[in-house]
Amino acid sequence: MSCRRQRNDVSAAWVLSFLAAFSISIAAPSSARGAGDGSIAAWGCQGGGTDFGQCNVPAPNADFVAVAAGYYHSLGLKADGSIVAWGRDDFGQTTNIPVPNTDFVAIAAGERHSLGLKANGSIVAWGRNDFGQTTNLPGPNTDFIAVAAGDGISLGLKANGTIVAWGYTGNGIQTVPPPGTDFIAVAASGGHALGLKTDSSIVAWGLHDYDQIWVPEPNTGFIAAAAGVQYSLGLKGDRSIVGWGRNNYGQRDAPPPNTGFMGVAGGYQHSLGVKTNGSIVVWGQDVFGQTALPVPNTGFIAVAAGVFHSLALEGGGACCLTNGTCLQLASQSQCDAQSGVFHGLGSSCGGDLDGDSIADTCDQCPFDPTNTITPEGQCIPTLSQWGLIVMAGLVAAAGGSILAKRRRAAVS
Ligand SMILES: [Ca+2]
Ligand SMILES: [Ca+2]
Repeated sequence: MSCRRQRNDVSAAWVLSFLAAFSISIAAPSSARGAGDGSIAAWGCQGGGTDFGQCNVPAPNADFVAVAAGYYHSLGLKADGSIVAWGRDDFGQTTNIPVPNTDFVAIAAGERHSLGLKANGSIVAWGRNDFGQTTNLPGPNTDFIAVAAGDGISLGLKANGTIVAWGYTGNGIQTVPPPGTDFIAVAASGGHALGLKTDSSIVAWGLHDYDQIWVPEPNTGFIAAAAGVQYSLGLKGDRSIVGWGRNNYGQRDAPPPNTGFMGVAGGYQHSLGVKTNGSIVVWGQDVFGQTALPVPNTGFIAVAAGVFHSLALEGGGACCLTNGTCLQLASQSQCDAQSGVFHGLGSSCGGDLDGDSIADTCDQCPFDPTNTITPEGQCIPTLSQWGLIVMAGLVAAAGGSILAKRRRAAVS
């Protein structure tokens, strides 16, 4: 069937996250936004009888590090690795988060189901299961580094660059075009999916009733991909956004100046972009306040779009204090007030690879617990020497946690 339910989601993180609201018309989050506190702004939930509480971010609205929007539900990932969900719950997509609700590093929301990626590389799914989208993950459930979800479909990206799909089988949505390798990110919405490759091209497959899988030339230079329902968005390295597919509300055309973007999300018929200066841009359909802008429109690092609602994460960045402490989700002003070094919006404290209790972001020698500096100003051991140490098994006991931290750093 070529026209099955086509709404939905935007999976969380289709901003390659190496980078990493509201106005008078929108429902206010349940607690006030603060500068750089990891709060989520939500808007566009009025009208049409569609308010399922998807804009009512549960308190405390703080410490979030990622957002995802389903059809009418919302997910937020907290810095402590737990998931918070709110909004429509007719299939348990918000309440049935499997326990233990810990160690998550990424999230994705489909039409009425949800996915969470654990630090150990396994995927957990809950919510609607009419096509096996929550239960039919082909084994082994290991080595995943990213997740995406559309309408009845779930996808996982493996560390080896391949993509696994399960759930709905129509429209070729599970048929990743060959050779199906070298992917570094995945996105899905409605009935189609996108994969970003290491060569910076985008591969798309699935439903193509509006040409949403035909990536315009030149298909190169992309650093992120996002899927809307029946359309697609790609973020280029020059920070501009390219759109293709359905455009009945202008949802695929980022307004001028089409520059400075670091993240993008596609909903049903509206789109969101976040700029490197932390501001949000919205375009497309505006019948339920979708295109309202947050006030103040600053400090944001990530966006997500449901059918009609919008989510934006106010993130801050990593701040290294003079005592070596790393503050996650700090604002520039908070960091300045404590004479810290701010690493920019969307930056993370990261893990602690060498176990010296100094976060990698703040660690002058992130591979050396003794933090020894040579007269030439180099750390001992160097990165390559550290690799040899690891291979020699000297840190074998710590290897598992190191890998987990690396995975978290790569995904978060
Ligand atoms: Ca360290
Ligand atoms: Ca160190």
